[in-house]
Amino acid sequence: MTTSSMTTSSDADWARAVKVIDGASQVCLACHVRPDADALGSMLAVLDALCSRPGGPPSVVASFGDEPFEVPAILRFLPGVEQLTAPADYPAQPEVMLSFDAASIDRLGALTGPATAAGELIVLDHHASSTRFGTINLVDPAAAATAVLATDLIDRLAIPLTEQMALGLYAGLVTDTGSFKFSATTPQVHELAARLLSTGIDPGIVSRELPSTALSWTRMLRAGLALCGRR
Ligand SMILES: [Mn+2]
Repeated sequence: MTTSSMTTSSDADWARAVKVIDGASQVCLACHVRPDADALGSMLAVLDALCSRPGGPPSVVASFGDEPFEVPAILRFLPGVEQLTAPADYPAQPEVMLSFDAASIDRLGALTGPATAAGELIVLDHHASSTRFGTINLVDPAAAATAVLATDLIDRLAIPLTEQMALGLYAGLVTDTGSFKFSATTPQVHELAARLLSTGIDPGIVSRELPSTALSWTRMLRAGLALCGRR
């Protein structure tokens, strides 16, 4: 199964993106500041995919524009976080840059400069508010998560999906669908989840590591009540 039917960007856009990535000697990846599991998990999956390319991988750099640079504690279980580069060491003028889950260029924070200077900027996103700031825009507001688009890209690059890639993608899918409860949870979302699980990942890791939406609300309420009590 491929997920290509789930996207609205034209086949020509996808073909151009694949051609640009295939021809690059270096590919630089970035996701939005204060990343969530969809932004970081999707980017790390594509990082791993590009690094595992048969026939010699391009040089790959991945980061997000938070300074100080710190991976959120709840996302440190994602495979590949140790391969991230601090924004200070990010190329100032990337040959090819990919943006994950950022609706506008300012969401790249400290990496906005490199994005502006990039030779090609490929935007993967599912926000309806996307400003389509790339030279190639793979944007689909109907997609439940950027992880859907990242899977599509890996498929179109003809890179076999591994367990390591699948965990990041699954974490993104779980997060952005509210654990498969939101309206965007289409049959295709469950089909993708099934495909990711079939690589052998343990879905329990994601539910253990990522606080659920309900739990987050509980924490926010507690924090709010604590603030009120302090007055
Ligand atoms: Mn997202």
